[in-house]
Amino acid sequence: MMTASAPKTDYAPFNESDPAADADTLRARMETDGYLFFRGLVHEDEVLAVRRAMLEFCAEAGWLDTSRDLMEGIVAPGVNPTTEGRADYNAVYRKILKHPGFDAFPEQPGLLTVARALLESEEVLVHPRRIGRITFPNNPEATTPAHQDHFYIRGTVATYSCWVPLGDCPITLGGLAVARGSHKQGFIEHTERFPAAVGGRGVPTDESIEWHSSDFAPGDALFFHAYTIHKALPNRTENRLRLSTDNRYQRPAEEIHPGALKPHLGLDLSE
Ligand SMILES: O=C(O)CCC(=O)C(=O)O
Repeated sequence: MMTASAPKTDYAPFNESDPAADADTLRARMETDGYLFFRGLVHEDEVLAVRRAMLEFCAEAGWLDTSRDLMEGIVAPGVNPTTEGRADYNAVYRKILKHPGFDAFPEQPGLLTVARALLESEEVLVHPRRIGRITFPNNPEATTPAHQDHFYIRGTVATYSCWVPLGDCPITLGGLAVARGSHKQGFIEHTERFPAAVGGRGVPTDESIEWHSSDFAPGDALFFHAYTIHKALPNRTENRLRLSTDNRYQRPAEEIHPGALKPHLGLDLSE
């Protein structure tokens, strides 16, 4: 007789860290896993305020279904996906990068506390190159491939990225997956090319990788090391935007690439 087996999933759930854990415990977990995942590290209201601001810019651009609640982020029928680098996307993204609430987001106390613990430093530099992402459904080829942030950030390897979805983000909406322990391999050449994808370059991957991911709720945050391999998951919803921000933290006295001091995508935010 055949027995029902559990459905195979590609992702083990994240190992969750306690925001109240001491710095040594957090660093030890980072050393083992290459990432730290926290539930509710940022107050939900702070996340939703930035979400609202971003969605208002999306609505102004005509991307959203105005018959639905703005906060659902539902794409209007007939609107084609767009992605970073395109003129229509960049016009919206520029407004987001100039928004004071978006700019201040990575300095939330909960995020800075973790960054200080990881860096063993009271003084922390948040890269001025803040990053936000608006990921359309029905556009899987644009999904960020597996990569290490050091490929893009350069500067000191003692840099930690923090990815926060701006709203709830079940795996079907396309969260982030990390390759547990992959930071221990050091830097890997980014030989894979993905012309339509965010970033455009990636590392080779195989079946041996232990991918971790979970559904995110508003306020959940994922920190990872500059060498940790990670990738976005495709937005497989019918019509929902995925909104997120990712920011980088390092010690102020260490090497920083000049690009990390400038706005993302080289956008001019001067007026
Ligand atoms: O959200 C994404 O699509 C990519 C984010 C990412 O890879 C990063 O934070 O480095």
